[in-house]
Amino acid sequence: MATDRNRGALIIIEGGDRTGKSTQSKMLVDALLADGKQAELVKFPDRTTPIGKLAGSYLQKTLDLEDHAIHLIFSANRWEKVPSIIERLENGITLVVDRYAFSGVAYTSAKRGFDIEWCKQSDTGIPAPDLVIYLTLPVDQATSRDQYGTERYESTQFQKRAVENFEKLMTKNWTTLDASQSIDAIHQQMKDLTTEIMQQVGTRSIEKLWV
Ligand code: 2DT
Ligand code: MG
Repeated sequence: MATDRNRGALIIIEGGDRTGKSTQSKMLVDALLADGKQAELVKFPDRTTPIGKLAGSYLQKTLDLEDHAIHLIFSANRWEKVPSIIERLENGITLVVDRYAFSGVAYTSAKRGFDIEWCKQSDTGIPAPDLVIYLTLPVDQATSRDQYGTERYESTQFQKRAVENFEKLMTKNWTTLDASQSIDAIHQQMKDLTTEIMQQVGTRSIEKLWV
């Protein structure tokens, strides 16, 4: 990586189901592009790869997998993207990532018998985010936004446990936004936060998560 060239920022969007992550992630990338910035959207799980297809089938309940095994599949789905994530960041492209290892840990550790430390192991060392934007909404409100579908984990009880786990993973580079605000108000705050971080990352090296 040329030392005089600014890298892109790694921005993660996290939160429980129905908090607006996907809507906001897309809006953010579009706004950055409209400003002439280099930006791309990344989504986990990426259900298009061979590994991601296993995760997709598991979520759609056409495939049953042992709980540790599916956790490792979600992690592997991130690891397979690490080279292209690093390459794009080094080439000055900011990545807006809709779910990341925090979802991996928060959802698996909502299952009985899983502790957070075990869940973090398999994602330890993937690129660390420059910023995590965490969208919060009381689970009951999220549920009433739209009926839950039939995918795995789409139940109020499970979501409540996952949300509690997200809160255990928060560090100082997380910013919490109230997802009950209007779409435009949230978008504006996300845009401001992202623009600021993009200016700050400069030539700083990409850190490793949980190392
Ligand atoms: P979407 O509805 O956003 O596609 O999410 N999940 C996700 C995990 O259990 N582990 C992971 O590592 C990731 C990224 C959260 C699909 C569901 O998959 C869960 C919701
Ligand atoms: Mg979903």
